[in-house]
Amino acid sequence: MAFEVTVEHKQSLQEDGIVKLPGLIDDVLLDELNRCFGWSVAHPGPIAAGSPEGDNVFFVDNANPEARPMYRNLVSNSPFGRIAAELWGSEYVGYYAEEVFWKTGRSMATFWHQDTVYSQWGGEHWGNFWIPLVEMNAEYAIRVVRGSHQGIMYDGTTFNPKDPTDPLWGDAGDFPRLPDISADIEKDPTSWDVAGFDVEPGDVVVLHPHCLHTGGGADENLPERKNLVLRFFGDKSFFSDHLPKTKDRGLYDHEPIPATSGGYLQDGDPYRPEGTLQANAV
Ligand SMILES: O=C(O)CCC(=O)C(=O)O
Repeated sequence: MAFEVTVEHKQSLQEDGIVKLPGLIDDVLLDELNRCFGWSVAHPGPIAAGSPEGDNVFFVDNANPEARPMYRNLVSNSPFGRIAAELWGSEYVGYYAEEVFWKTGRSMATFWHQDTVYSQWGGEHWGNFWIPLVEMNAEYAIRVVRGSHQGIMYDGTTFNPKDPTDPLWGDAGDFPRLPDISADIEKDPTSWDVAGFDVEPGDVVVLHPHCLHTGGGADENLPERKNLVLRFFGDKSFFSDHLPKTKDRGLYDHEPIPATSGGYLQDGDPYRPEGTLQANAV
């Protein structure tokens, strides 16, 4: 039976910035996701971070151009486009790219951050489909500061293990420095209103990428943590020119983005890059 998006799912995504969709993925799609994950780990792309070798792996790959046909094919054979359309009430759903996380042994958490301070994404209709490939409890899974998708844009982190709030843009930008949310929570567990879920393979967690979010590490309680993220956007998404114009462009290379209508995307344009897969087409 097709997964049914409920009023509660839509409300949770709108208000909290996160929702869990239990059992959305069937066994066939799960096998395919595991196959794609294995391929990504074996073929790191140009902006992969960490190494997939050794006992304590921290490996993240992001938007590998070589992987694009494989993930596009997966997305067009998945219910993800329809689900995003229903969650948002959007006619158009575009597929953006994948991100792959593999942590083993003793491996650090993904520090608290917002994706939007790394990317030219604006608007309500952006969604990370965060997909666990092993069972994990909420402490190890993805967690967000509830409602932060509607809040301040903080500076990014450079993911420097010595300083989780080391500013990505610093003086080149005009963003407040990230608070040290992990340290705050350690001192006082009620200092931030955090939302997250226990998950198992088959579940999907959807979050708005402007949410302050973190992902757990690996340790003796979870010696292997594997998950994928597939990103989508809808009618209410636009190109937002909010990143500082600096030669040092942070973690990513932000080249102008060719638009389907010709030319390049400009501030406020509907987000419709050339070559986008319309992901809700059936
Ligand atoms: O799973 C993780 O460790 C982090 C996920 C994340 O940063 C994201 O979904 O953008």
